[in-house]
Amino acid sequence: MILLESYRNKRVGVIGLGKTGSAVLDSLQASGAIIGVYDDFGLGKNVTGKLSLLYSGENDSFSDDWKSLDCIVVSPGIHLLWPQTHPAVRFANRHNIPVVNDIDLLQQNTSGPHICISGTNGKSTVTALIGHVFEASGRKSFTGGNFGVPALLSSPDNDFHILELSSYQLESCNILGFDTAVLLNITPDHLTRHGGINGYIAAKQKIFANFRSTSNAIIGVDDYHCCQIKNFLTTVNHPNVVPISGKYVPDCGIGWSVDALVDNRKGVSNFVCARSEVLDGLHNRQNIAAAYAACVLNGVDKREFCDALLSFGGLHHRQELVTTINGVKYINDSKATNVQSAEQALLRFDNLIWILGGLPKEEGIEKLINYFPKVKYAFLIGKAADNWYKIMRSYRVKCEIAKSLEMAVYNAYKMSKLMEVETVLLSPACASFDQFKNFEERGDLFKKFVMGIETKIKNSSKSQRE
Ligand code: UMA
Ligand code: ADP
Repeated sequence: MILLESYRNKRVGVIGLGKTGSAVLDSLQASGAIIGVYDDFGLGKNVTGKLSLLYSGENDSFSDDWKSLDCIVVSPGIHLLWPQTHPAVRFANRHNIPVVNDIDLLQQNTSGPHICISGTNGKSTVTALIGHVFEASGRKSFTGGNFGVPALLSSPDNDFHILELSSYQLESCNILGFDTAVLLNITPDHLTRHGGINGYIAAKQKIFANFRSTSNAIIGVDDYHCCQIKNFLTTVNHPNVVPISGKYVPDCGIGWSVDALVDNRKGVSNFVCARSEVLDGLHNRQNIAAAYAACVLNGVDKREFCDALLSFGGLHHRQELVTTINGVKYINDSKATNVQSAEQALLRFDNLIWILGGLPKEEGIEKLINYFPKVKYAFLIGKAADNWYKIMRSYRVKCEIAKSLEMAVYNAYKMSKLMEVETVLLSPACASFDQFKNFEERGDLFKKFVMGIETKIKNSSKSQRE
């Protein structure tokens, strides 16, 4: 846990008591701060004793002693602006109370380097890969933030803080000026929360704000919005801008030439390593280029990076091979919660049965029509199912609506025996919250249903032999 010495005897309001708020609360309590706590859904049994609930709920007013707070610390799920400002933030704004978040607290109380990663897709993979490289090469580091555990669960012993930052977290960050900032890509996501694409881009772009002469800016140049940001960084004379690509080798940057990762930062092409079996696919080339850039800029050498890349096992729920049944691969890509991430799976796999749907985002299935010829059959689940079924049928894709994920998996298995397919792919292109607690639960259930089928087949062939 990180102690927050600068908050001793300070009066702090903690807003939201999920993972982030609980970690903030623990750190503040251990540091001797005077704390008020607020959560729209009550405080739960963990918060007792000297902590006070100071919100009346009526007239949007917190009790008077909140007016003299030194700051409020908001969780990522607390809306600062859109679709409407959370009452606690409105209260703080009215009384000139600074609104900060746990990333600010970490920065104020640790010396860094802070290596921060954002982007619409690939954040967790890049964060985990950088963390793996640091650990494998014997460096003391913490990996967390939006991915894994909250930032304040790091410890003062760590020499490096590797943090995945969501647009929600960036929106409420104040200090910024990270030692190394990585922005992988931007495509529309979380638009309601950010009031549209411009608000979303503004939040993502904050990762490069307040830079210092020693700050490194690593930026993907494979999409329009990030290219614009890269041009902006050059105009404001950001000192160390490293463009990275999964598709080519950018000028003075890092990218791919055929199957080779190439470091061209000094305008001379240096071979780094070949493609990775585990992190396969074009999207992962972008991820590997970004992770390599962050590592070399923080003292890791090429050999250390390449060795660690070979031993990186990948993450669950991201194009994860569950098993192969009758020659058909079952792939769990539950973390594909938007169309761009599902697109990466459709690029990689051919001749497939596709399970998709859930809570749809702003961008619809129309974005993926170019890949429909690869889809031999589709099973649609969740809220998106009715509408997406109509669209897919209008493009003559054979498909049906499944009552549940379990039915979809079982029917996909039966269908795979009738059709010559190579892959059954769960890549929903939707959030999970309409049917599941989160994408992990959705992916774990998919794996459970697939493994259930495999076990049944094994048992029945065993009993036939006996
Ligand atoms: N709450 C309120 N009022 C609100 C909103 C929330 O009182 O208007 C309360 C809830 O009752 C709950 C708490 O706030 O008790 C939840 O806070 P939170 O939504 O910020 O969630 P945490 O548990 O703190 O988890 C957050 C991130 N969640 C979100 O951004 C929504 C986690 O990312 C992150 O792992 C965790 O902090 C640790 O840093 C999850 C996520 O879905 C994985 N992130 C989004 C994504 O990746 O797309 C951004
Ligand atoms: P994030 O943390 O940003 O959600 P993840 O690494 O967890 O990213 O991957 C989420 C989904 O996005 C997975 O389906 C994965 O296959 C896909 N993905 C990973 N990296 C990229 C990338 N660079 N571009 C597009 N999609 C990606």
